[in-house]
Amino acid sequence: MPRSTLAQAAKDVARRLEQLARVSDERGATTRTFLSPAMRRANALVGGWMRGAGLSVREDAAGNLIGRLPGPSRGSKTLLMGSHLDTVRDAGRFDGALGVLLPIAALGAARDRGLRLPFAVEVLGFSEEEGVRFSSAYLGSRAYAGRLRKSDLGLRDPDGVCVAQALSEHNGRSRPLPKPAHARGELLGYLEVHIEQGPVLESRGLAAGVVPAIAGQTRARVSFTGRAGHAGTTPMSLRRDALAGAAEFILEVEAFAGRRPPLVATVGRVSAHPGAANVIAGAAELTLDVRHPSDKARRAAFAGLRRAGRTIAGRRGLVFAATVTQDDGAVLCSRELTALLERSVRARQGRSLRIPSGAGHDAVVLASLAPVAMLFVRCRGGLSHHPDEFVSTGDIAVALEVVVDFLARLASEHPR
Ligand code: HGY
Ligand code: MN
Ligand code: MN
Repeated sequence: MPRSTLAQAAKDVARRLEQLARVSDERGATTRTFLSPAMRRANALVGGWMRGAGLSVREDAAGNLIGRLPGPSRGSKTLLMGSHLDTVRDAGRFDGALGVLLPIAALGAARDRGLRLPFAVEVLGFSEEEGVRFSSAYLGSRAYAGRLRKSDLGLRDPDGVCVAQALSEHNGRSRPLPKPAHARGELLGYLEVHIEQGPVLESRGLAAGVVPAIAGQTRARVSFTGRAGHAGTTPMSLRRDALAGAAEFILEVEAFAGRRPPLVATVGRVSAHPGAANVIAGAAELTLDVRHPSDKARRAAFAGLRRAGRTIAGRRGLVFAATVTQDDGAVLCSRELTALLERSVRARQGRSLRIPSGAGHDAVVLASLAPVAMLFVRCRGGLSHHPDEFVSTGDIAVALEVVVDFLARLASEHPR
């Protein structure tokens, strides 16, 4: 496939990523959260691009966008490729979206190269991977994999709306928990193309690498409850200041993880009640995100942080509570599918690199349904979850060529 054609296809992907980044719930920033108005508009835009590539398009009850290229017969197996279309707040334009738009372009490039695939393909745009609205990641891919749990339906967003309510508003009526979109035997595998969100590829001068494993993560809602009071008349010795307790806990989270590399622990959001300048905070609520390559170490770390929270609360006359909203174990990617993908990476760039992912991805959930493989693409400075996130068009072209080569290898190995 002439590199010039791929270069043009890569430019088209880059242009579409810029256009998609402007579909947002927030003026002047890229923010798309679960089942939001911007997510509806994003699905309409990307669904149009899927149709333009010859895919039939549907949206499931959880707002996942599914573009399907049928196989040569009804019994054809299916290869899944995709990532998420939701974003963090004030996001970059590549996290998630690259892994949805690139496979659409790769299918077009494969067709132009005369490649007839002996299997069906579904390109997936998951509706909720980041866990911004309900503090629990992967609600979209969990629904697609039939792994949405009753407990997920009860999770509430900051406005008190629960997942079940959000889903029935989205669908116009309440629906039973979604079943798996596919039986395990129907699937060849799941390939996710994603920016590395780290500095390794850039430091080694490589455009692409593969992922052997994805770290597990625990997310929780943490609260400190004290007593609100007058900021001007309450002596410091008589206060039960929930926000001061939360602040001490946030610093302890940082110090605790700093003493235990490669553990990472983050408080990303904090809110105080009643939240007035002249009132001592009676309550504070925080999010806690804990990750480690080893599940045992991650769970031990979470237990240690919960003990630290209780100690701080006890000393300050506060009440501490921590509710786990997500607990996902580390996932190994498929050795066979990753080895096949690695041959395509080597064919394009001479060598490959295996980079364990500290970030979570929908592949964590899809691994329950099919063998998974991930292609990492270099991003400038390793920066992500930031509007300055950047992938060069040249690296998009490399990733495109790798995916087209991967499709060709999978096709040639596929029993006719
Ligand atoms: O938070 C993560 O690891 C991913 O970006 N959702
Ligand atoms: Mn992502
Ligand atoms: Mn992300």
